Amino acid sequence: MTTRAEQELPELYGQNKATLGRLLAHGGLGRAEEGSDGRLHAHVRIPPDELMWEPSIVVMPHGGDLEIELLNDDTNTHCALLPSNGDSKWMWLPVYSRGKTVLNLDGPGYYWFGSNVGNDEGRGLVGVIAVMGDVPQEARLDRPEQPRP
Ligand SMILES: [Cu+2]
Repeated sequence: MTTRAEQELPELYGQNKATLGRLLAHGGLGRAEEGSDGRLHAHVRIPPDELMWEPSIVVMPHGGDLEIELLNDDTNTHCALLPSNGDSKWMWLPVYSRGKTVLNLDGPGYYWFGSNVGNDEGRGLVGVIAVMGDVPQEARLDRPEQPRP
């Protein structure tokens, strides 16, 4: 069976020089959606008793600001350590709580997020924000054209 994540981000499934292979405890893939405010929006939930983010892969179609809302539907307290330019964002997620923050991720790549308390990450509460697109012209190295996948 081919999952949507496998179709859309096949590079997460095979080992290559950029990724370590299929690492994520799989909560599926979700796409951030563009709001009328020009920001991207995403919702990620911790379902009860599964110790994973759902979705565990959030795809941003391009770099920019992501307003992310996190919901903890589990019966344990978790937290969220999130990547953002300048500094990481961090919030507590007590039982049955929700929180919202804005991340700035302006470059393409994979960014990890997780709940860094009580070995949550080791037990599966790890996710990825995948920013699609290409590096802006001004940030490219002065070198010959490279092969593209
Ligand atoms: Cu929203």
